[in-house]
Amino acid sequence: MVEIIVPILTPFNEKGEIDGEKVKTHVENLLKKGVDIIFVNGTTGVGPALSKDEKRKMLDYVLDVTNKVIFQVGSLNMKEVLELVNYANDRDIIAVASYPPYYFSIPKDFIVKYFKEICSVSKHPVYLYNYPGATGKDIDVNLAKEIGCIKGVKDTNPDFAHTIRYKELGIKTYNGLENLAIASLSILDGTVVGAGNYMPELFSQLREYIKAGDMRKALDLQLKIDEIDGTTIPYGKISSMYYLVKELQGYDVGVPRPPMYPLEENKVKELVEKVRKIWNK
Ligand code: ELE
Repeated sequence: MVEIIVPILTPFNEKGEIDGEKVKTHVENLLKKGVDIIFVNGTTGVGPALSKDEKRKMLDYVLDVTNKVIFQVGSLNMKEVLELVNYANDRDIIAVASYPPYYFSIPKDFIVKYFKEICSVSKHPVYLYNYPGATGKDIDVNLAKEIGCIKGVKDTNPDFAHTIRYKELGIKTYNGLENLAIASLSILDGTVVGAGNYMPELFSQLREYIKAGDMRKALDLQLKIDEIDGTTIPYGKISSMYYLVKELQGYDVGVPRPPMYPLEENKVKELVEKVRKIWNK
């Protein structure tokens, strides 16, 4: 089955603490609307901005609802990375994932060592989260091959040919961009889509059209998704999603936490109106 994976938002209250009940409500709704797997502590979940304790909490809140989970453990603090891998070892999940050590200028063999170390500790499959636009490091098929133990990849990359090549390794392969969902759902193992937080049913519908071979309808829907997704960019994609879930899915997922700043009321109103108009919802 081709999978729809949502990198889940991390719901915060006004004090900046994670609200576990909101996580559960959100996960239940996503699964009901056709999402297969929840990606925890991804970019949309502000993974790099969470503490180790918060990352663990997010995993457990999601696990209260489903074990269809990929747990992102990446950090620049190696001790914490391995503690999170060990934490996952005691739980039933699909895989752990990590982006590479970012920020620093390091030789490739450090990246290889980083992932090998995770593999040596993890009892779960280890997935690569490749997002060169954010991390400044591209772990392509050749480097992934050198690492040797990578069992899946989420490639957030506009270069779809780059993503396809991981299939040479026979591993689970997903592209992480909304505007390539049609391609990902057609020929990869699925798609990882942040916008699935607030429009999961559109991605499910897209998968249905593709499955039925109705590519004309699939393309029209992809273009509609792109227009909605593009609308959120000037407001801050991640911040926007909190308000769009509330308006379009009908429940509260809390507020963003700085450095993802909350949006002013008039901006929210403007954004919601624009999105509703395109979606016709
Ligand atoms: C996307 C990134 C991409 C979804 C995650 C994801 O959130 O972990 O700003 O669209 O390039 O790959 O969020 O973000 P943009 O996998």
